[in-house]
Amino acid sequence: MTVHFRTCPLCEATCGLAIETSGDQVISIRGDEEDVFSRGYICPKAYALKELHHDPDRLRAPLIRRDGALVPASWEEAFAEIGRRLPPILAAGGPDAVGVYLGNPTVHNLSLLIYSRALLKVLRTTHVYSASTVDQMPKQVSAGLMFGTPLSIPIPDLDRCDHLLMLGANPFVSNGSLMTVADAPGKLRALRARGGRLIVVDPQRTRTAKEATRHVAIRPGADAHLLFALVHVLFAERLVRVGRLAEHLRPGDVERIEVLSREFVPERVAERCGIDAGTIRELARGLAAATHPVVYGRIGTCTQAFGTLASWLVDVLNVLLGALDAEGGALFTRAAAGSEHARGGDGRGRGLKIGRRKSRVRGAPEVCGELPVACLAEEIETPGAGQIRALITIAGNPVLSTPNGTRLEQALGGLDFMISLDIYLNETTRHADVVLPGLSPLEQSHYDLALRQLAVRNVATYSPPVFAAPEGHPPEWHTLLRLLGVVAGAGGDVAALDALVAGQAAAGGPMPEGRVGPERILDIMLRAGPYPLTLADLEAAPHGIDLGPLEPRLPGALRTPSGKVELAPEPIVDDVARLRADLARTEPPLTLVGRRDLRSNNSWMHNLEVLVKGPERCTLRIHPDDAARLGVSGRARVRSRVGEVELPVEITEDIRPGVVSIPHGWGHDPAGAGMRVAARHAGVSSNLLSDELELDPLSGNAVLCGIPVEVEPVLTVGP
Ligand SMILES: Nc1nc2c(c(=O)[nH]1)N[C@H]1C(S)=C(S)[C@@H](COP(=O)(O)OP(=O)(O)OC[C@H]3O[C@@H](n4cnc5c(=O)[nH]c(N)nc54)[C@H](O)[C@@H]3O)O[C@H]1N2
Ligand SMILES: Nc1nc2c(c(=O)[nH]1)N[C@H]1C(S)=C(S)[C@@H](COP(=O)(O)OP(=O)(O)OC[C@H]3O[C@@H](n4cnc5c(=O)[nH]c(N)nc54)[C@H](O)[C@@H]3O)O[C@H]1N2
Ligand code: SF4
Ligand SMILES: [Mo]
Repeated sequence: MTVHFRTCPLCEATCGLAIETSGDQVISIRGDEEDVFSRGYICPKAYALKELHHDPDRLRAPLIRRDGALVPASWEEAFAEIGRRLPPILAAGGPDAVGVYLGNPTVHNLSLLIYSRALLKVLRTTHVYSASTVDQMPKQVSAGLMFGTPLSIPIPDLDRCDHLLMLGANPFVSNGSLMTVADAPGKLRALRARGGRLIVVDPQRTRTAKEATRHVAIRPGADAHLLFALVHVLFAERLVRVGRLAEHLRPGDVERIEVLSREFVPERVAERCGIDAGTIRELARGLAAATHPVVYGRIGTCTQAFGTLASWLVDVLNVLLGALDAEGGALFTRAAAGSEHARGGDGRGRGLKIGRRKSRVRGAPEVCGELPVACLAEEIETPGAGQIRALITIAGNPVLSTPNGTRLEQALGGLDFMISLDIYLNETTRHADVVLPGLSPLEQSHYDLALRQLAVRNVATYSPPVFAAPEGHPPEWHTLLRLLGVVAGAGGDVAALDALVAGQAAAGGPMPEGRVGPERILDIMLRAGPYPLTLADLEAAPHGIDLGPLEPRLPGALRTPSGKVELAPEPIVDDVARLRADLARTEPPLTLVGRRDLRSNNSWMHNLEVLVKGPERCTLRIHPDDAARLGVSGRARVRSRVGEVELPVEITEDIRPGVVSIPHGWGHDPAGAGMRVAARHAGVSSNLLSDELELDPLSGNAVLCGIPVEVEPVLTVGP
């Protein structure tokens, strides 16, 4: 029996695991008590890594489409097929004939994170799409414009704050997001135990809301209205306390925000928010009265029409409360590797430019080098120069995870060629012509290059693979380099290509000896980072290295052109007119939002019996008043502009009247996909209802909550 210490790669919490193995079997998985970040905390998904590792449906060999059906093939055959079919498409249509979609696990996987970037650099396509535009892009835009880089996101100081206003997040279930924290539930309970207050703003009474001091049930999509009204009250009641932050703010911006906030009087936004003006004033006063207030917003505030405005206003409030860059407030992490702002400077940088180009069909903005994934289907369907003819998907399932899955699925069917890197044959990858399987998480090394940049504490942890890869199965960085080789016409010499990628990463600096692949690049990044660390140091510390609590970092953490916090960035200020116009809008009678549950991970862990057993979870949650008014019980049909679904009804007081909820990531294909357990727990996809034409215009993020829907009963016949 051997015990391996390994960071869990499944969600943003980055918990340390102790994995007991015997031979090639996982015996047990528990929390690593000595992990410097998580101290033994884990959630039920971690145990499922054992099932995931041994899942017979997890792909072990490449698949190639022959006579319409995907059949197992050797790696050489798979690359021969790619070599035969991809270059002519590039030759005929140029780089833009090939699109790439990067799914969420790309962020949790060192090989994929580093080498998919290398592939994109060589491919030079403008058709780059990712799960970011159905997720956090609005926060990256607001943070980039205010502080200088898309990952300059201030993180709530959970251990030291005493008043946390949380909007559109459910960390008791999600375990936290854009806030890397292990044991978010424990930390939120500790906040209350030390006399602090947790205020949750959410249309649903979630598990987090139930643990809060106060729950405010907002109407979907009205967070920017609410937050602006809070700003208004702070100014109107002279509660603004910028204090020591003043010297770090671009001159004139606070005044500009005061002027903008004038019309967002609580009485004027109350109707749209579904929150009375008195409550709004209390929320503002509560923040102002706290010693260590902090505001935090997550996916509910991003996946909506005013996502960038809401994300921006969260940090505007943090500044006006004096909470930005203050202990107990919202601070910038100083990550050991990969962070553009970790090393001290004078605060000046290039800043973030958005909309440098527009999408071909709809004219949607480029953001952070990518286009909105809600535009993907039309870019495949619409003929003309720049049309996508081949698609590469990397660790994603956009058919289930992006709006109007029906249209995207049809579009995939019209491609000339599709390659998918995935560990399962799912609703998306089943359309591929070549499927290239990744390894089990336990067969890969791990370092959270992205998530450690957003952590509530500065920590660095590296985990070597628990098991060796099966004979002949390449790691994914090999696969990506071989693809890169095909695109560049440079052949398949992985070692030579890797040396080129490492050379670029080192940028003329020293090259670590004796390492290859992601380890070499990680070592380069650690050596270039703000701490005196090398990969060898991390290898010697299997429970991680604690680099201390977050500390104030202004102005050194900024990378804006002015060297100051740009509190009122012009593109965002220009968008306020749209919010103003929305005040006059009449709310549709019924709107749809999403939800997560503890044993899910977006679309992809439904093939593991431990996680799907028990009562059906893909249900329509509806308030008793709405259910009675609409006469629904049992099953219901839900219809939107783009589609309809039928699913079981769950009548509950835990949702605001006028709002219904369906979790995303379900809708497993009982036929074509290769996930037998998931097929027995299929559910329906909420993204058959979300509308691909609705975007937050600044970030290109899809609108996934507040979708107007109609609900009607489904009459069931017989017993
Ligand atoms: N309506 C609605 N839609 C949503 C959301 C919502 O709240 N509401 N949430 C959105 C969010 S936040 C996200 S992040 C997206 C997720 O969107 P996606 O990333 O498109 O979808 P996932 O379900 O995460 O699919 C991940 C895929 O990666 C594969 N995979 C896992 N590990 C590996 C690996 O190591 N290598 C490879 N090659 N493949 C791997 C899995 O098998 C799976 O097919 O969904 C979004 N969609
Ligand atoms: N168990 C589990 N954990 C996960 C995931 C998972 O699928 N399952 N996915 C991971 C991923 S990829 C991500 S991005 C994170 C997301 O982490 P969180 O942001 O914490 O996500 P959710 O749990 O979906 O919580 C979002 C909340 O927003 C609310 N909401 C919807 N619309 C609005 C609105 O207009 N305004 C406000 N104020 N609230 C609204 C919803 O009711 C919901 O309770 O979770 C990660 N962790
Ligand atoms: S909370 Fe996230 S990182 Fe921690 S054990 Fe669960 S899935 Fe893994
Ligand atoms: Mo996400």
